[in-house]
Formats: sequence, structure tokens, C-alpha cells
Amino acid sequence: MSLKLFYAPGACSLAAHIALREAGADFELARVDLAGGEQHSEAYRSLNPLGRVPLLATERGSLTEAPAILAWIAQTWPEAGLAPLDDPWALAQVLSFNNYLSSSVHIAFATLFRPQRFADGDEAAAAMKAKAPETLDQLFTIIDRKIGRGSWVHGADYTTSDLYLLVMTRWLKRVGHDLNRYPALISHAERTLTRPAVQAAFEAEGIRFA
Ligand SMILES: N[C@@H](CCC(=O)N[C@@H](CS)C(=O)NCC(=O)O)C(=O)O
Repeated sequence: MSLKLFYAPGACSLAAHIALREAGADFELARVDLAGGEQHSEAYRSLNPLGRVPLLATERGSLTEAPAILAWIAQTWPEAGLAPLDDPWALAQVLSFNNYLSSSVHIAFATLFRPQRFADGDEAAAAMKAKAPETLDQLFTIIDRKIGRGSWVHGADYTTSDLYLLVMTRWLKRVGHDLNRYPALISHAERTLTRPAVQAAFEAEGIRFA
């Protein structure tokens, strides 16, 4: 199978990257220079009209949106055990959590990183940015309470939710948020960082957790 992951170092595409490594998939990486605006180029927009990473180019076409890519990887390599595929309820929990990360947590970060996307004018953008830490605190407090110390997001088994959460935890640390407020989140990140697939993806992207 020919696969190419369009990514940017440390971006949400890191979740798809880790998942491909966890699955043992054979894939190529194609770096997109987000800071240089490559995502807006005609060539890239012809692949993804929204101009975002991740994008996974497959033999059947292009797939976008992190939760969909993660679900596809988990189903395509079932032996990797990245999702509870034989239990509809447990699988729905994984999808629910991953969609929470993509539609609530990621968007809260986006109001911090790119407030001008959501508000016209400097004043409105500054107000939006100022509100982000409070929103992130609410969202990560919910996560911290959900995940028990010493277990994965959904209990005994590691799933795509864990590697996706690590990407968001890393962002939280990098924006200077005090992680000590979330003890379960810290121990979750420490545990996830010991996985060889996670370490290999970090090395390939040239990034560190902190
Ligand atoms: N809903 C999309 C969001 C993708 C997204 O916003 N990706 C960011 C990187 S984390 C991006 O490509 N940003 C470039 C830009 O906004 O111009 C997903 O979950 O895959």
C-alpha cells in the first residue's frame, strides 16, 4: 500500500504520524511548511482545499481530519489494537474522545494561535486570545478527571486517543500552561512518551516534548 502523510513538525498531524508507526505501516512523510504558507499554495490546495495538515494520501484518494485518519489506521491495521473494533460501545468512546480533542480542544488552541481567524479587528482578536487559557483549563480539567492515574484514556488498553492526547498535552506545555494542575495528564504523558513509536515519530519530526 502506498501512503504519504503530509505533516508539519509537532502539528496535529503528529497523531496520524504516531498511529502509522504504531500500526507498523509503510509510509512516506511529506513536510508542509506551515510558517512559510505552503499550505495555501495552489499545489497543496489541490490536495486539501482547506489548506491544513494532516492529509494522508492513499491509493484510494486523500483523507483529511485527524479523527478520521486515526479511525482509518486503526481499522486498516486491526492487529495493532489501536481501537476496540469488536465492541461498538467502546469504539464509540474512542471516537467521542477523539472528536472532543479535534472539535473542542484543538479549536481552543486555535483561538490562541490564530485568533484573527475567528474575529475581525485587533481588539476582538486580543479578547479571544485572552480567553483561551480559561477555556483550555476547563477542557483539560475534564480530561484530567476522566483519565485515571496509571491507566490509558479508556482504561487498560492504549488507543488512538492516547497518542492524540499527547499531541494536545505537548501544546499545552508549550504555551506555558501550568501542567501541575493536571496530575493524571502528566503521568499519562510520561507513560505515552515511553512508547517506541512515539519516540520514533518525535525523532523523525525533530521535536521534543518540552
Ligand atoms: N480539523 C482538522 C484541523 C487541522 C488543522 O487545523 N491543522 C493545522 C495544524 S495543527 C494546520 O494545518 N494549520 C495551518 C493553518 O491553519 O494555516 C483536523 O483535525 O485534522
